[in-house]
Amino acid sequence: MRANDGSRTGGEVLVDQLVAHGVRHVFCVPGESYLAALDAFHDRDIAMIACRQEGGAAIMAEAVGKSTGRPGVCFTTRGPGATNAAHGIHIARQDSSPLVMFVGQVAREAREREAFQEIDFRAVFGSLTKWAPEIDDAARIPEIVSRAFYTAANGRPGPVVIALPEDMLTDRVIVADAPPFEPVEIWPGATDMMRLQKLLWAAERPIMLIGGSRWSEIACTTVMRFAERFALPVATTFRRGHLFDALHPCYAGDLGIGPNPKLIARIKAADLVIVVGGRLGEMPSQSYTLFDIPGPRPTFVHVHPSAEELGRVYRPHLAINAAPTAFAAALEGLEPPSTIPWRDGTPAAHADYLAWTETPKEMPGGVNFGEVIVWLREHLAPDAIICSGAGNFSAWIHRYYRFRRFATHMGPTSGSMGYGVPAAVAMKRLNPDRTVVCISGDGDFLMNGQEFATAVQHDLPFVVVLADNGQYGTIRMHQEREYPGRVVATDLKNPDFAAYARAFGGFGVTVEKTSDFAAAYAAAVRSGKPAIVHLKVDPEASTPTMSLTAIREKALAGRGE
Ligand SMILES: Cc1ncc(C[n+]2csc(CCOP(=O)(O)OP(=O)(O)O)c2C)c(N)n1
Ligand SMILES: [Mg+2]
Repeated sequence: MRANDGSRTGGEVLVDQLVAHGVRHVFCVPGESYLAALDAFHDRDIAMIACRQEGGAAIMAEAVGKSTGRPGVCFTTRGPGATNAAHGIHIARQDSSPLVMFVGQVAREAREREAFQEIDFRAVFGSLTKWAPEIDDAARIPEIVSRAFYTAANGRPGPVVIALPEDMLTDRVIVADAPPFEPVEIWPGATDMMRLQKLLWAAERPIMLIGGSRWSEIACTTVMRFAERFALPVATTFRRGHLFDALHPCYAGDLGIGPNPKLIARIKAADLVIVVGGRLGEMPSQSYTLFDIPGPRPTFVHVHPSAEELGRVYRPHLAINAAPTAFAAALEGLEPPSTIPWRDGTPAAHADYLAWTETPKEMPGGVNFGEVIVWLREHLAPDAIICSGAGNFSAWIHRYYRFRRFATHMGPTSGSMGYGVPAAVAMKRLNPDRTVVCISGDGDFLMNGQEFATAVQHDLPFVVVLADNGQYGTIRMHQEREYPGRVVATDLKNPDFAAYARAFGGFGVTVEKTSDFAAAYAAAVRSGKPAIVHLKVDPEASTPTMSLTAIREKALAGRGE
């Protein structure tokens, strides 16, 4: 119950700051270390989702940050809770997603005694976050929470972890709320854009590669308009396919793992490469082989919201410190040359993309996972949201699904397994009227499969399409390549996933033939419950192009065995 003398507990001040900054959803696993903050949620209009593991809670917050551009928020308890959550914190770091995590901390007078579950937050989270403060004085909560929101969202977004000593949360203070946080835009200079215009006018084979965070629906459509006016081919980088309509005539494809060789050739032949938003990290750069480091051969333009990323790996000919949102708007001021030398190449780039992604290869086993993905691509609405984690199963998504709209793919560029289910919980919570589908592997699903219970509890009906090949298939593929025939720790004995769904109070169905998928998916949707469509996939179907046996035989042949 709130006091009427104008004073508030630290917990109340904290929750009021979240309200002030526009937070609508919070994800947590409760702890006795922050009871006063939990209590303050009782009287405030913020939806609280209690999760089953802090890794799930942090991923849900990360997914909110990834899809909205505003910090997602989660709460955990001290040592074991916070370290469980490190999974999601690392994703927010690598994926450049704004996130603020609050952690209940031991009381101030007990610090440094290794009190119950005490850890040194600054030391543990220092290298994973943009900032890891501890709030000692309840009167400073508005200041520090305000800074946390700006820090998480400014420049290159990322995570902030704030420790809250439990006795601080019960202190009473009289303090004003901070004004609402607003993300800070980063505009390119007029000179930058003029120089870009000149580079475009001098180019013969330019290409744009888009990725990273700090995009929006408007920015994506603005870049598409620019691409049209300039007939410019545009590719998206690893797990950022949703930034450009795959059916747009300028779309050249997905630059991730196992990309179209024709796209790679096109990028290698380009004389002007414009990288917008992303870092061009290890996956899209094809393990740093695509461009020379530090001096790329083609004229290299890098547009990034963080000054620190510019020149960090690639020395750009033109570095533009701007957020994709602002840069996209500034592109409206550029004029294409009167004749565009590369005009005829762009439809060819798009045709190459369509051909590469059209028809999945025949694969061993009753369920052809590629055909399942094609079925989803042809039947889901363009605004349906796909959530996925990491594993070879995701290669079929990247290859055959065609993302049409911003934030319709929630996937970890950090390659972290266990992302799909919690991300789907968050996306269904944010978008109750949209279709949300989680696509998981068997290993991937069980890393955070416990959040299926969260979906049931909060009545969030999404469908998990679970590709069960009875193995950590990606690692098995690497084993067969590097140590053919020597299988260690990659076989999985799995539960009956359809029964798992039912045991949790959801809907479950098992599919053993591709032709049964459509009916199973329809039944899952009809159930109105969180659902698992459990696909029995042959372990031989290792990648969209190669069987496990073919990978092993190739490796053995390479060794002359
Ligand atoms: C959190 C985490 N742990 C381990 C890995 C290493 N890893 C990458 S893929 C993979 C196996 C994925 O298995 P599954 O989800 O069954 O997908 P499959 O490759 O079989 O399709 C593993 C263990 C990882 N990327 N993330
Ligand atoms: Mg598997």
